[in-house]
Amino acid sequence: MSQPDPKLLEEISQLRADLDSANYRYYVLDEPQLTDADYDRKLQRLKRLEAENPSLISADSPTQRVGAAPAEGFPAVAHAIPMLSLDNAFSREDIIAFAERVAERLECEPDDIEFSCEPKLDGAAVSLVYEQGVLVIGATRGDGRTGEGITSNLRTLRSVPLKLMGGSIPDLLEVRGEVIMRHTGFEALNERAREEGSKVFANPRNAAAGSLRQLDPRITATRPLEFHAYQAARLEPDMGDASHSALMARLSTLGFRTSAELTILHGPDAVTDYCEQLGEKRDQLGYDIDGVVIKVNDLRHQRELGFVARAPRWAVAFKFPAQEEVTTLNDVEFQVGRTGAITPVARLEPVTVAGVTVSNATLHNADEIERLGVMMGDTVAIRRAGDVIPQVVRVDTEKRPPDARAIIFPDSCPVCGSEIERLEGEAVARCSGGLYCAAQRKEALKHFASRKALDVDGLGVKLIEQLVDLDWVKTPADLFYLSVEQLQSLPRMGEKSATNLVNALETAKSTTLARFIYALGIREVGEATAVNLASHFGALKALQDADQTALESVSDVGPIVAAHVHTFFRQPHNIETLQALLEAGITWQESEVTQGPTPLEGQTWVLTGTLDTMTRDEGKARLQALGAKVAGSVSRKTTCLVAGEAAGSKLIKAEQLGVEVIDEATFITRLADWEQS
Ligand code: 9MJ
Repeated sequence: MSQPDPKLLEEISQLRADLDSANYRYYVLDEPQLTDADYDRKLQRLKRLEAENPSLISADSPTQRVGAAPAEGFPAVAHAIPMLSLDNAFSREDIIAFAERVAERLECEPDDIEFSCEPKLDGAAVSLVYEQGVLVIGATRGDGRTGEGITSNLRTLRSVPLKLMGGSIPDLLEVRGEVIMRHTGFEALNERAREEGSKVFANPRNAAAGSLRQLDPRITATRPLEFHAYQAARLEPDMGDASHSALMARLSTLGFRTSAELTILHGPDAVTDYCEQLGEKRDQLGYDIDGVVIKVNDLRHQRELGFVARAPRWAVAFKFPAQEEVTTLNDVEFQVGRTGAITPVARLEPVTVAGVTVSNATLHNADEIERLGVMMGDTVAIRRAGDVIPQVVRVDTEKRPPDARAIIFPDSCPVCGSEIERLEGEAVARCSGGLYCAAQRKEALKHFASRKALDVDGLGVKLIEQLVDLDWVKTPADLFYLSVEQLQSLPRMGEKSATNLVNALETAKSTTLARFIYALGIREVGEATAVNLASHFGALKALQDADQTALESVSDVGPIVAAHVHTFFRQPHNIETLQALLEAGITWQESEVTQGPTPLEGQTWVLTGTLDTMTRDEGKARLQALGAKVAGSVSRKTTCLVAGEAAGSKLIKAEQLGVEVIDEATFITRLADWEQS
């Protein structure tokens, strides 16, 4: 057999290294390095070279994540070291008692003990075994002693290294951690499942566990799963790490994602404060946690403490309140959204879910009502997590009262009486009334005046409803013809407020093309897409005239969004509204640039804290339009940090690393300069 060409070997090896590094940067560090297009180009090139030279394919090649054929079942995997559960703590007293138990055994004071605290991820626990740096087995926890071998499925997660990174590779490593699904990924997965009539998951934990137990790894590969490491169960040879936190730092250098929230604290008081603070942050993390894991940090102390029955003596799980509670569904109302979508909303007997009173929950659509098999009067489980709207996730039919009533989906709009249409293959039913429907008009106006759109100060929800109910405002353009006298005649509206509103409307007339596009409320065109459309086309006319292909060439615009945009600009009533808005005096600075220069090419920016004049999404889209990468965390590679109001740990890190930090005012000035250059 002829020897492979050294140049070919070199190219393959370089492509693999580049792709591994890009994966690590993207899925572990949240700091994208390659653009999606560059990544795909390299992956395609590697796939081609491997297809032409099959003998050069290796199991740890980045092309081999989704290689395996569907399985018949999962083999049993005996855990060399049992995967134990943790004891729970529910109160400050429980934490103090844990620290005292530890102190007694270690013969020291509770306040002298170093604890490592980290969020308790609520996903599916798994174990990964690496031999000579290569992933050989991935398994579920199972009953703690024996799990299911799901190696082919775990290989599809891009945060699971197929081979370890760095120069110092252990002979054997068994890493344990949690596979989680973030709220955004979970919502999108369920949304798609509702549309397709496939399985809807009750929560991200079930979605993660269910996705890992697919017989076909190609299905797992489509699920937005992430692996977070939290323990090294076996490490040979011992690499001299003295603490849990040092081990976590080592796992990070070997290519794993570890908790960015891990904090070392001394004594139970500091630990309790951490639990409280994390509890307050819980809703903003973007993924489910059900508590805090508190570990004795010193590994010698851990060994000394050992285990009791099924749990280590050196750790405890402080549990937060549950995110699911049970209550009664009293009634169902049908709400009409901006695009006419009819959403059934459950009116509930108020219940506190993870510290917040919930009295409404979404039932999504008619299919979901059918899937849940829910009736008015039923006892239902409600889930509330993060910023996601509370949902009805289950019905306890055994508790159904004899007078429970069926939920009948209306066939005419509850607001305007127009027919409700449901297109073939769509889960959503819509009112066909368009802007004739007062509900849709109100929602369109609320959107138009909202902060990310034209940002009309003083034009609140209640006022918009009055203006529509009085028939004073039919289209957004009508807003600009309201007079102080007219507004003053409204209840609770004095001359000053009326004047302020008219002035605010006048101010709002000078805007940006991106805000104007967003304000139009085109389906699927959010703020970031609007920014991309604006910077791509530069002028409204160019956007209006763009055909489907031209629209699809805009970053982040796919066929569906392109079709919505294209259709929007061809509807006679939209053309009229646009005309009327321009006649009312709305202006912005148009630029002729299409795909302008990218002065920030090669730079990495981070945005933190609250910005006053724009959202972080808008700032991010504008930076990206100028060629910058926008990362989620600060590192040595960060070019500049934009620090808004109440910037926290990222600001501290940037200062420590000597990364340039600018405030919002400077940011705006620089953006404007670059955008005009
Ligand atoms: C979770 N679920 O986040 C542990 N865990 O450590 C963390 N679980 C654990 N650590 C030893 N962060 C046993 C379990």
